Amino acid sequence: MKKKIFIARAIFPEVLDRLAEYFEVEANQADRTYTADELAARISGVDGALVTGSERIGADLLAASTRLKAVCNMAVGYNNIDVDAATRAGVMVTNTPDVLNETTADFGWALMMACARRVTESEHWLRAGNWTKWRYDTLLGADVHGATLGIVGMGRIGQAIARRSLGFDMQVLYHNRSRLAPELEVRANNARWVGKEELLHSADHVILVLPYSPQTHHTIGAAELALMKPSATLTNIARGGIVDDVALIAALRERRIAAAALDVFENEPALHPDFLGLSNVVLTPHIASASEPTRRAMADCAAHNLIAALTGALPPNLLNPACAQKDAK
Ligand code: 8YV
Repeated sequence: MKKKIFIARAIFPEVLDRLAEYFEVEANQADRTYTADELAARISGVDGALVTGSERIGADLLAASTRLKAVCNMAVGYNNIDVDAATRAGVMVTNTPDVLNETTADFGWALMMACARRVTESEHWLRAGNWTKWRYDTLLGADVHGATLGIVGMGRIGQAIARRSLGFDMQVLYHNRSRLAPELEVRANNARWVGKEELLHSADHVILVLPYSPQTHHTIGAAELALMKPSATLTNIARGGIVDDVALIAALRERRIAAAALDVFENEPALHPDFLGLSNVVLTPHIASASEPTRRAMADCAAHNLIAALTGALPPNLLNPACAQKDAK
């Protein structure tokens, strides 16, 4: 008899068809938003689940899902899943690393450039009919080339962002829990490790690419924003909650930093309404990995992990290997 899986969100039809070759599938191609109870009820009845960063897979759900053997996230970040609780419950957890590094780095650059050079603000201004004549000081922004780039979180995506800065003749500072190996620092445009305070104080453009955890909650709050240059920009493509949104809104409103670009928010998709009234912030709906090939690669990767997990193979992106060694439930 085929094992049963649940796909929590709409997905590429080809991926659904592939999974249906192996499993009895409950899909959600209508992309309904389930309540926590509805989600728990569905997951408790299956052997495996394919979820996205929007589904919270907590300890209670995992403990109650006695049939469940694998939760496969279609995201590299996995702060939506309680991995320790999954390990205790004997549930394998996987993510989708690497396939999105370059696309996400591209988007980090797009956002950084957009806020430094006021691209979206300019378009809104033009569409509102304000462009009646050329002026020397219309919508002046900050240069990106030749500036100092500060990267907080120097994993694979951070390094891909740094590599791109070579063509812009930038100095790269980075802050990370651990220093990169010297050869990786060289590849990352000779990036130099510095403390968080020095980075915030010295960088012209700060970009956040670190994973979210209780330890990284509000890595950027009022005190950190106060260290930044008034001319600096802040870009967040990591996770909501890494920045204190209320503190950022105050800093943007009072022009204590020049501008920000945000792809992620606390409580997204319900972003703080005060962001909408600010002209010096670029806002996008969590789309840093959203190129067609990359989203397909992420879906394929998640499906591949799920097939492996439920057919007795080791999933390539297993986050809790301790659990694969346990007896099958
Ligand atoms: C996803 C992401 O689009 O991979 C991640 O961690 O943040 C994005 O690429 C999002 O989490 C949906 O699962």
